[in-house]
Amino acid sequence: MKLYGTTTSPFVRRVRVVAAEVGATFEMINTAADDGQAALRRVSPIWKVPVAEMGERIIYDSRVIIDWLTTFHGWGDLRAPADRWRDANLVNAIDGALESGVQMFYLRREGLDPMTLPFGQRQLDRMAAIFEWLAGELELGPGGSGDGLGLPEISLLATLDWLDFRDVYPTAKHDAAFGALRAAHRERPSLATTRPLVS
Ligand SMILES: N[C@@H](CCC(=O)N[C@@H](CS)C(=O)NCC(=O)O)C(=O)O
Repeated sequence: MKLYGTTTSPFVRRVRVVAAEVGATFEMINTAADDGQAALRRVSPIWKVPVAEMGERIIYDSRVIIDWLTTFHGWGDLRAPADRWRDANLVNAIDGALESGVQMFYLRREGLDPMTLPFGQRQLDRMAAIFEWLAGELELGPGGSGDGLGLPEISLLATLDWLDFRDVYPTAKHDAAFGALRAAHRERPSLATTRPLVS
């Protein structure tokens, strides 16, 4: 499998973590470089990463790529969804927070301060609302679903690490809810080897 992406993208990281967990190998095409970006645009009209290429088949979107990986490689030591509709809601909520953070980051990278606009505060408020809701839903802590690592947890951990890496949102506000989950999996090889890095 060829995986188009960057070493910083939290959406790409989910796929890298799942691939490592289920034992799928891939060749990374770095889309931060001009030639990688040109290659991405040849395979995807969306121009977003991750994109996976397996021979003739090209798949856009982290969730669909993960669906492909788990369909053909199983879940390995990951927790398979017990209720896929519930997990889908959790991952949708995490995506909502992450997309808000990504928009803030992109504006800042263009030299704009999103906090000078109502838009910026709205994104921060949405992120806070989502993380507060997730804190109740994920049942973290002893005896909670935090004992296992499923797609919602991987997505949340990649999101929190990326928000810290880009200094987009004060994730420490939610340490009481997510600190134990973060600590429990920090050294897990699939997560430890995929932390965001400037390429
Ligand atoms: N729904 C997509 C979101 C992917 C996404 O937003 N990727 C970002 C990088 S973190 C991207 O490629 N952004 C490029 C752009 O917006 O131009 C997925 O889950 O794969």
